Amino acid sequence: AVILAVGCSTSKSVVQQQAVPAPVAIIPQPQVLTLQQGVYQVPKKITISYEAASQAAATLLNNILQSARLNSEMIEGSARANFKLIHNQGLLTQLGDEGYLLDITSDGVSIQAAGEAGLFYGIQSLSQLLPVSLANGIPAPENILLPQLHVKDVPKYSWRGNMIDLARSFFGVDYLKRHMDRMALYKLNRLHLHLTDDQGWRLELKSKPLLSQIGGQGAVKNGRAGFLTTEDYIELQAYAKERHIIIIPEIDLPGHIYAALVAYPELNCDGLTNLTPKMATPPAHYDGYEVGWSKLCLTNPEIYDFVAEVLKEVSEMTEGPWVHIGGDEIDDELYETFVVKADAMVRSYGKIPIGWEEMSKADVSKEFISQRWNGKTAPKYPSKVIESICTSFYFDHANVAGQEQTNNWCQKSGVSLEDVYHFNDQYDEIIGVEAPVWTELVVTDTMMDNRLWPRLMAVAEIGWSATHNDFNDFISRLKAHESRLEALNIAYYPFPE
Ligand code: TNX
Repeated sequence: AVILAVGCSTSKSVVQQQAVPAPVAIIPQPQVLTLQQGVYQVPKKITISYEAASQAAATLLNNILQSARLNSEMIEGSARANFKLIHNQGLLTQLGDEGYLLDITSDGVSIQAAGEAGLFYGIQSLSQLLPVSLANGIPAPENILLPQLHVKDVPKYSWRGNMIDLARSFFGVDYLKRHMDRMALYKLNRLHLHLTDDQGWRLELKSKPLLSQIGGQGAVKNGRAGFLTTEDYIELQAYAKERHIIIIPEIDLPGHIYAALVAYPELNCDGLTNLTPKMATPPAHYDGYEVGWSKLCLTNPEIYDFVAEVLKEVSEMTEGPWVHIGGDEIDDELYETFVVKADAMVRSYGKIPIGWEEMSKADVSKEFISQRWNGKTAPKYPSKVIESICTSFYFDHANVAGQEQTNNWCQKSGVSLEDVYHFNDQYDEIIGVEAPVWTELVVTDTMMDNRLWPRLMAVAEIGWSATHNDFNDFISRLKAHESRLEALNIAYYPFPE
């Protein structure tokens, strides 16, 4: 047989043959992975069995196989299928909602899980064992060999996320959808959208149309303006849900709010006149990089009507359980009073409040989740922390010292892949990890890809895998993914040697 490395040819005239299975290189590293003797040859005719509860997963797998022009079909309840998707409620205590078992034997492939998310993640692991051509709709090799193996997998943290700042520079529906496809492949499940800041307001609210109509027109220098319509936001959430991702909207309050003040000047203490020198006459958008200079007029009780209306509409249009209320970088005597009120409002609209760590200075509720970024404010409830400590998770910082168009205030040397990988938990019971990309200096899709990848794969690994510890092993698995990232058209930063 001709031996060709998996996925190396796009030419239809070359008949690709696999003589040995590709090495197993799953990211994130599964909890238990036992390789067995022998291989399984994927049959010419793949039959996928499913039950009602695993139909969505079966459809996904069928689509993956068919897009590589493999011959597959779904058969409900068949015992003789060679790919089995089994909804097994009995696994719930052991594996939770997101865990799964993946077995490849001489009889075929089986994935078992208690929940749809588990089946979904089992399929993502399986897809990483298949030739890369399957990630790109290129015909699969003639002969696909899989190693026989057993995987038992369960995530370390429930929160494995990424934040994209849409406010300084806008990233729209197309990029965000593509991004969620990529996140799902690596079992990332939270997408936090920083929707508002001094430079732009990126979410249409029917109750306050000027926020997006006026506030959506600005952006940082060279950045893109725009906003998500209410319908875009609903559509993104549906897309996220199919990929087991939850979107978390952030309305940054009570600072970082200039774009809203341009639309509704009465929310500032002296209209817009008091905002000089930032403010031009007539009112203009702000396209600079400074932070911490704008705020809602906290002595004016009317700002609470505004905040209530905004948080109510955002809560109503959000499917997930969380609403993020910002709270960073502001100095005001009434800050803590504001935080307590905003926290209560979010809960009264049926959502769990999240805020940047500064909010923990105030008397926040038991439900409140603190997002750690500079480590200066201890959380009130260490069991309710999302870790985004800037030394490991700030992806607006350089991949390597000196990279152009990057911030460096947190760490001069930047945030290397290894800095992400070697993150050390400060609190025993953090709920998870999240990497933010601030976009003062990240203004194109290519730049965004470069800041996210491959560092986000390290976030996926430390967020999912309780057993990860070997950076060199991670790098060797990462290299096996290079062609996969290329097939997905990701403009990633070059991998370390
Ligand atoms: C700090 S960290 C910010 C953002 C900036 C970022 C730039 C935090 C909660 N706020 O407003 O964009 O630094 O690195």
